[in-house]
Amino acid sequence: MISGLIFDLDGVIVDTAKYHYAAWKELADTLHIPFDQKDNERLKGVSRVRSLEIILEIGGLTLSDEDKRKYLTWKNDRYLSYIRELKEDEILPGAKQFLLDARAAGYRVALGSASKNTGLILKMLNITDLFDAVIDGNKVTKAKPDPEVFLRCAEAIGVPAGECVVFEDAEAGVQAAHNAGMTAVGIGSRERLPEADFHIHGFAGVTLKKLLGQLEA
Ligand code: B16
Ligand code: MG
Repeated sequence: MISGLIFDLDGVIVDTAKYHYAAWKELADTLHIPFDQKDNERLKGVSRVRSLEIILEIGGLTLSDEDKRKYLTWKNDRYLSYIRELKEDEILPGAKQFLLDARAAGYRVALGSASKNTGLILKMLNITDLFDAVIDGNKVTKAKPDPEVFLRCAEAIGVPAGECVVFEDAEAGVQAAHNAGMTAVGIGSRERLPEADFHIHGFAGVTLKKLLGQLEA
């Protein structure tokens, strides 16, 4: 039985990865670290601090804790300059309708994201009210693939973990869902998300009833 639906944010509801990339790329250029779109794939779903560590690893660079803090603040300020311009039409195709259908059908709906900017992003997209609970990077201590974020979501919506389905675009998130004892629907191809239980390319043209019927079969 499926009673709870949990959505990741970046890559599932909205493509904020392009703004993360623009900000990280600027920082990498400043530090003379080669960094491209392919490297950016490694940052999807992981925390801000871990993202910086990955970029420094790519460049073989070590920084003091103070410098790391400075660059993290700098990157987030750049990222926020994009997020403050976010428009409702940047919600990924079909995602809002899918959320509306889920609520109308009586499912409990939560958002589980690593992003500490989740509150602002939902506000800019005008979809805060579509979630019964929001658990973000400010509320958890352990990053995906740790199941903490999704277990907290399940708890907040009052649904047993085994009755939750997670929609995720990152392999670390798929693993977090499984570590929480939940079903994982991968947003992307089987090649990119080999561990997901089911795959869709996005919500465009996806019917809630049909999808959940396939998952429960
Ligand atoms: P912030 P998700 C993640 O969002 C992004 O995929 C990841 O690239 C980013 O580093 C992380 O949020 C933290 O974001 O810097 O805004 O706190 O996919 O978990 O919704
Ligand atoms: Mg994501």
